[in-house]
Amino acid sequence: MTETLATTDVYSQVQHFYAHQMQALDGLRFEDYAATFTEDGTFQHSPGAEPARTRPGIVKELVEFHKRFDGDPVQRRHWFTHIALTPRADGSLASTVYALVVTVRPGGKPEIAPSCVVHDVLEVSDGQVLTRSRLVTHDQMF
Ligand code: SDN
Repeated sequence: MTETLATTDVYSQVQHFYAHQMQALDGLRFEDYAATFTEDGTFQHSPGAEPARTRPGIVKELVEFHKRFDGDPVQRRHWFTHIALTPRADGSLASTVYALVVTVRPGGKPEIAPSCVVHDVLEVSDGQVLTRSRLVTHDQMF
């Protein structure tokens, strides 16, 4: 079992990375979010959609997606828990994470939707973490 575990150091680097990455997304800083992917990174946030490819492609996809909230004073937050890391043969990490998207509007109550599982491949080198690929599955799509 030991060889399948990531070290505590790597685990905390990944937690720190995710905190910055997802705060960039929730702050609508899409360039900063895209910069947390490798140059050739891929990102699929919803089932059935074509994955966005490369950092400019990820920014474009997020700008497009968020147009649905134009004129809607919504704050979305992506909460990550249960980060499970498994080293891969090529030195990257498979990361499987539970994610809840929490939505709040002024004066309203937080709503949780969707409930997701995030399947990432992460590259970690010299203390730097980048997402090589991200596939998000949604629990309501069974
Ligand atoms: O980046 C993510 C996302 C994400 O970007 C999502 C987006 O809309 C833009 C990391 C982890 C999970 C997610 C989940 C989503 C949900 C998706 C669809 C929606 O909110 O309706």
